Amino acid sequence: MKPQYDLENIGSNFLIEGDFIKADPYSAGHINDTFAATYHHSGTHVRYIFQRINHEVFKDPVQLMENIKRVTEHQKNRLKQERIKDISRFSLTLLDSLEGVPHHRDTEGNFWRIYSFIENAQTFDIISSPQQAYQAARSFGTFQTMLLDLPGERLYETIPEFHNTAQRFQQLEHALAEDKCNRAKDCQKEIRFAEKNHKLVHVLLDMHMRGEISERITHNDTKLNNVLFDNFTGEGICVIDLDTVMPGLTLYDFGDLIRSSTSPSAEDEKDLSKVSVQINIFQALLAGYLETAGAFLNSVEKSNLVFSGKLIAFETFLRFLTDHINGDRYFKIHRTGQNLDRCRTQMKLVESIEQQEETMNHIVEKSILHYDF
Ligand code: ADP
Ligand code: GN1
Ligand code: MG
Repeated sequence: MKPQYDLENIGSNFLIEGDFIKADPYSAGHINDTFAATYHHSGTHVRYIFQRINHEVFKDPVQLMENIKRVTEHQKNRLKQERIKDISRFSLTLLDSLEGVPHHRDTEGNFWRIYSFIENAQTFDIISSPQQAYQAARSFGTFQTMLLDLPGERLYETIPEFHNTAQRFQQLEHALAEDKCNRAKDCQKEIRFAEKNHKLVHVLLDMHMRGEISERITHNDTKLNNVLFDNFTGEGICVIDLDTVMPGLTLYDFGDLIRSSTSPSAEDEKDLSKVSVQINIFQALLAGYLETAGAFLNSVEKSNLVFSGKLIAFETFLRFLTDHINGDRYFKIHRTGQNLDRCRTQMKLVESIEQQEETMNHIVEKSILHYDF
């Protein structure tokens, strides 16, 4: 992360009260740059999250911020209607700039936003219990439910065709045809795996085209570490990282939850024997999701919940492999080969789901009968 940003100056362009004390890098994600800034105000320290939006990835940060503003305001209205106390712990709160918009463009052309810091809460990169999976799934299911009636125009597509797996496959083919870094020779097993599973890429796209599943507002990046958990109760309180909230298929969100939280291993784990879908965690995830989103899912969506995990693990595999072949230009890396390691864990997840698909589908069928939607 570049240290040269003048974060005090960035902050001075927003409606923040108090005196700037410090700002430190605070990031786990692969795309944006995040900092925690501390201000002194009325005798106490108050923290904020500063984020530089990666405008190479998100081509129109102003539209993106309009989406986030609409989504968080709608969430807050719904929370108020439900008489939830302490609304600011359950939805992100954007600060306005001096110009009255939720972003600021610095002299170098970088786009910045600031959120109030939600204290006494944390994110997790690796799942630690079924209960945590249950909470994460409840958070995303509730998030989707709240957005079912978002008024106004269709949200902007902040990254067009984001979960178009067929297009992701073509991007891999393109990268391989160029093979700019001469890395394809070391990825033959992975390339064969991609080819063997090509049949997966059209399944949901075709269902959507046939009108069997519909577009809704989805988060599109439902990684475990995009939920804040309350430090004391362990409850999943706030869905964060809203850059990709846009029209999408519900199944992509559940699929990414399976991908990112059913194996108790790091996304770049080198020891693949540690990477596999844990059935008890999947069961908890499913329970949390069905309890909160089950009422609006149609039967095709319900019967493809397990498939969605396989598809998103495969899609993420394609994306990491493509980026490795392209020379690591999209996902941040902290060591050489990291994207290849990430790609291999995703491959292992696809295999792990395939091996347990029957059991997992059986669990879904039984759970659906259990709930009275
Ligand atoms: P990235 O795109 O880097 O994943 P996120 O929006 O997920 O960015 O934020 C990075 C980290 O910052 C999160 O994992 C979380 O720990 C922390 N974070 C983000 N927003 C807040 C907030 N409003 N309050 C407290 N912590 C936050
Ligand atoms: C990126 O920004 P972050 O780290 O939450 C990526 C997701 C991937 C994920 C894989 C905008 O998410 O799509 O699934 O990495 N975000 C974007 O870990 O591409
Ligand atoms: Mg994140």
